[in-house]
Amino acid sequence: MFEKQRIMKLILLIIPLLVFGCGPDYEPGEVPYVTSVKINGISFSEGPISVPVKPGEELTIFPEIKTPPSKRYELTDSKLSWRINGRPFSTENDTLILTVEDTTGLITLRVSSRWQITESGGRKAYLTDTNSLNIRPAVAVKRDPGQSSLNGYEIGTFPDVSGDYSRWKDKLVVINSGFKFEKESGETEKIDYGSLVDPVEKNGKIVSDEDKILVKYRGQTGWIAKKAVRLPHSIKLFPSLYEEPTWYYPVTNANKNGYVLPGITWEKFDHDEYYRQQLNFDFPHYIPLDRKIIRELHLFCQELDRRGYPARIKIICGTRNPSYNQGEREKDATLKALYSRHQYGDALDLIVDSSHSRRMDDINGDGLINIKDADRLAEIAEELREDLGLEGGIGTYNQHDVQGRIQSSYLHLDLRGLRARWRITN
Ligand SMILES: [Ca+2]
Repeated sequence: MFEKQRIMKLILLIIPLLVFGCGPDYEPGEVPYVTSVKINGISFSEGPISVPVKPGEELTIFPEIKTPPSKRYELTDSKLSWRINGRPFSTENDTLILTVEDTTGLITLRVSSRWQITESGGRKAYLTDTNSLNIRPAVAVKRDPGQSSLNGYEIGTFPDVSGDYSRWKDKLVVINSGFKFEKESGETEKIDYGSLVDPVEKNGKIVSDEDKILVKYRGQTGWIAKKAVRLPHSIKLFPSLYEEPTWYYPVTNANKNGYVLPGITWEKFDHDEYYRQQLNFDFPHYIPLDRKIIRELHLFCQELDRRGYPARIKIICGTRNPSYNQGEREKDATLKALYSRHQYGDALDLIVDSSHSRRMDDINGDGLINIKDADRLAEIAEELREDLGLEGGIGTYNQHDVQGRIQSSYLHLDLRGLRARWRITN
């Protein structure tokens, strides 16, 4: 390993990558070259990109090299050399490890690869290849647990999953607000999304019929549709998955148009268009963003491209803070799950929109645009997850359920750590 270089306190990297040509005596496809750069486990062949890193975390940069077989020469030695802002870095290893300690300015990384070859006639020669990387850091900010705001920006309060889990015991949580609570008196009333209800038991058995279950809610007994409730298993059994995030990445006027991934800006991870258009918040905003979901999105785009689909992703909702999520939920009961993963920075709602129509493309080629197009994307995401060993939620929707949002079928992805699948056709 070569020596760690402490350069900047780093969080985000924006890295346009340029690949230059090779030596004059060989065709470009005939000599080794750096195909991509792997940064903290994410492989990028083109830029610009960002890689979120917490302060003090190390950034590992590793060039990925393709060495095509050649009958004209034998590769006998190779060496990589790095320059940062024009200054050479001495390294004993191919991997560059940075801990960024300064947050200003743009860093230019330059990696040169030099290969010694022995040609078939015995002559020794050198081949070189160079990549330039521009890195624009931003800072992750720590938020103390329980604080509802960060640097004056309102985030809100996360659903409480700490402490006494016995309050979940034997309860059901209302997971859809489109249902009514039918009191035994015959009256019906709205029942809030996220409400906890107690199943009524007789002789040790829960009272239910084919579609409904008898529950107690706010001291009253009544019926609710079975499909409106479920055991809050995941929260009860895995509360750590629902702990509030500690680290937040700023979305500022300076970086909001900067790319996290090719074609996808920081602003796109910041709530949804409706939020940004309807609510006149000043920047900066602070969003949690899990590196795993960025990695998955990047690989998903690459997989779409590999399968011949246009990889023009439009994120219709990225992270969503609890203030917005739960506030909107109260205003419009059809919106947002109480434990929505969008609050934790590992969820995305997206469409493939190569025509910029704000609608999903006809992914399955049947001439229609509907949930089946989202289903096709879900299948691809499913296969990718199996390959990556990731677990979380995959959901498809026929349309957004709230006026003002992009109205299209869409795909939801999250990495909650537990398997969840759903398909909403309304
Ligand atoms: Ca279709």
